Order: sequence, then structure tokens, then C-alpha cells
Amino acid sequence: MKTIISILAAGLLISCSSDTKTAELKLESMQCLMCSLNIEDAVAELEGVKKVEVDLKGKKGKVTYKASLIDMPAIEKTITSIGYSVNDKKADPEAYSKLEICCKAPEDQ
Ligand SMILES: [Cu+2]
Repeated sequence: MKTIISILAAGLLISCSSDTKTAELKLESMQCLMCSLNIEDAVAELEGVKKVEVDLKGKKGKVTYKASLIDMPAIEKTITSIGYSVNDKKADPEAYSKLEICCKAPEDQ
């Protein structure tokens, strides 16, 4: 009985650790603190996202998520849908046009 329990426990640990993934986000369209907070809030709200950190100066971020609940395309889509580009995905033009002036690219201000 003890053996069965330890096998089960080991299996559970393995499945848990492989389910959690961390990915880098390239956030080159981010301009100011408001942008980084917008992105952080939107991603943090998603089901399956455990942690998100946005580095405004480095124009990048890091997201930790449960792969059984959410995947990268869904996370990227959330970011583009609020008007920011991420990795090789372009921002949704309509959402981008509604951003505050300080959040737009310098050439659009
Ligand atoms: Cu901004």
C-alpha cells in the first residue's frame, strides 16, 4: 500500500511541475508605466496564469502559467487585444487607437 501511495505521489509531482510553464514576452510597444500596468493586469486576470512580471525598461516580461488551463497564443491575444504588440504579434489596431497618447509610439504622438 505504501508503495502505491508513493508512486501516486511521485506521479502527481511530475504532472504538476510539467504543467507549469514560464515564457518570455517581448513587449516592444510598451511606452510608460501605464502600459506595463495595463499588460500586467490583463494577463494576471487570465485563468491559469500564476504570475506575470513586466519589465518596462527592458521592454519585456515573464509569465508563468498552467499549460493545462491556458496557452501562449491565448496570452498573446489578450495583450494584442488591449493594444500592445507581443513577441511577433501585432497590436490590435482599434485597441491601439484607443490608448492614451502617452502609450502610443513616439511617431504617433
Ligand atoms: Cu503607456
